Amino acid sequence: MATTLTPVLSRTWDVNRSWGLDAYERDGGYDALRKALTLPAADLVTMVKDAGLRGRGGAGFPTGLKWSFLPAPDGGPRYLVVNADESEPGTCKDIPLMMANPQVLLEGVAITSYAIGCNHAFIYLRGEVLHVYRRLLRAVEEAYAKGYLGKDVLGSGFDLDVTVHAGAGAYICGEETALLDSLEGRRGQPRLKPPFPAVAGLYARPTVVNNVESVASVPSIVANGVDWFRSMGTEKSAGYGLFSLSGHVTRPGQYEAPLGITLRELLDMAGGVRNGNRLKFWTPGGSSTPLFTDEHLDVPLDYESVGAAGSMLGTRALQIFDETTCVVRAITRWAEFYAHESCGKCTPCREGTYWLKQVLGRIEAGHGTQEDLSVLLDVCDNILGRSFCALGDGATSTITSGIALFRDEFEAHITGGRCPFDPAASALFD
Ligand code: L3W
Ligand code: SF4
Repeated sequence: MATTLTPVLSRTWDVNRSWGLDAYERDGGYDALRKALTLPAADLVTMVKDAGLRGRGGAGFPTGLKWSFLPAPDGGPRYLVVNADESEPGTCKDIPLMMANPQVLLEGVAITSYAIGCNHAFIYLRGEVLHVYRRLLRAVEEAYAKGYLGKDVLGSGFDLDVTVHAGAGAYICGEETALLDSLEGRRGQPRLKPPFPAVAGLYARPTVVNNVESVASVPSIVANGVDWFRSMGTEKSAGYGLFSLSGHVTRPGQYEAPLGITLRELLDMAGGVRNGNRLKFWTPGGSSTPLFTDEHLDVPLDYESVGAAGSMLGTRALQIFDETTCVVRAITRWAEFYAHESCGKCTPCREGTYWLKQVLGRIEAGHGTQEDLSVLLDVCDNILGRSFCALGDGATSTITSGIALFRDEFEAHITGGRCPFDPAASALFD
């Protein structure tokens, strides 16, 4: 079992001005691109497939397999779109990565584009993070100036343009097809799949949509090889990943470790739960996954083990809540988020998330009834599996698992007519 950190993407984050191209080159930056450009593109697709890299954005779909879904070239354009719309509550890995080392993402973009035969790549960035937008623009400028992007990349004959696009701040635009609609200038709402973007994506052309961390992991595989990558993680969940610890933890932050590490091990490195308090509940993958408790401390954080424990690994956003937390309050905040971010395209999610927010709000305020718990579960049942995209399903996860694990706490709000917790002590993040 994994016990140590494996800093790869985060290796240079503490270096002075780590985001500059100079710092990146001093650390061997762009050596992987030089190597990649000497190989046939198909070999790179095979390499990433063999390494077992799986999508780091939440779904864990095999990255090399996704690349191989692109149809044979027909002379028209094909695109790479990097999903940098990091918005899942608790998820804070892509934004720190792009701030600290934007060049590793650009090197990954160049290698991936070469591998899939793309000459124009897009980075779709969450709209609110203007500081990241500026950093990416500067990084792109530096990479063009050094010949890592643009015409005839490093004299290879391969041309690549990169466009950084800032969205307008909607969680749904992290869903890959809503992202593509938004990038095309339309209101971001999910498209019906199939066709998957690999077949008909941006401007209806073959498109690979990959998460920031997935693309940024590619140079390390090219530089160090398949066996090196596979020496970390588990057989089906290979490699390393960024685990974001937030909330009631002594040293919150990003911990880069092999997949399969446990929360117990990560908490040991992060100084444990704050003030020596008891762990009450946590999320394995942001607010779209069910609540876990101390019973799950030793679940290996890989796709299979977390799946067997009833959740998705998701974005490895480990939000930690201690014994002072009112679970009803935490769940209500997430429900408010989903109601606000529902794009409105389908009825179960548009109407359901509104009612979840209303009913949870009155329970939290001490005005709920016993019947409200059945109403909540019934509304969840009518959203789950009946929504157009994963946002609707995700909205129900913490509610159904929260009621199953902490029904007595919901009932205490109802029978007591108030929240039993001291609101100051149960501040979610301090
Ligand atoms: C071609 C096929 N391509 C699947 C591709 C598909 C996509 C990828 C995964 O949801 C989850 C969601 C959130 N031919 C294909 C194919 N693909 N079959 O593979 O697809 P899918 O549908 O399994 O997942 P998704 O729609 O990408 C992502 C969960 O992640 N999540 C949210 C994360 C939020 C962020 C953020 O804020 N940045 O990442 C957290 O758990 O609920 O279930 O590319 O095209 N036959
Ligand atoms: Fe929009 Fe929600 Fe339906 Fe997804 S599930 S299409 S976010 S209304």
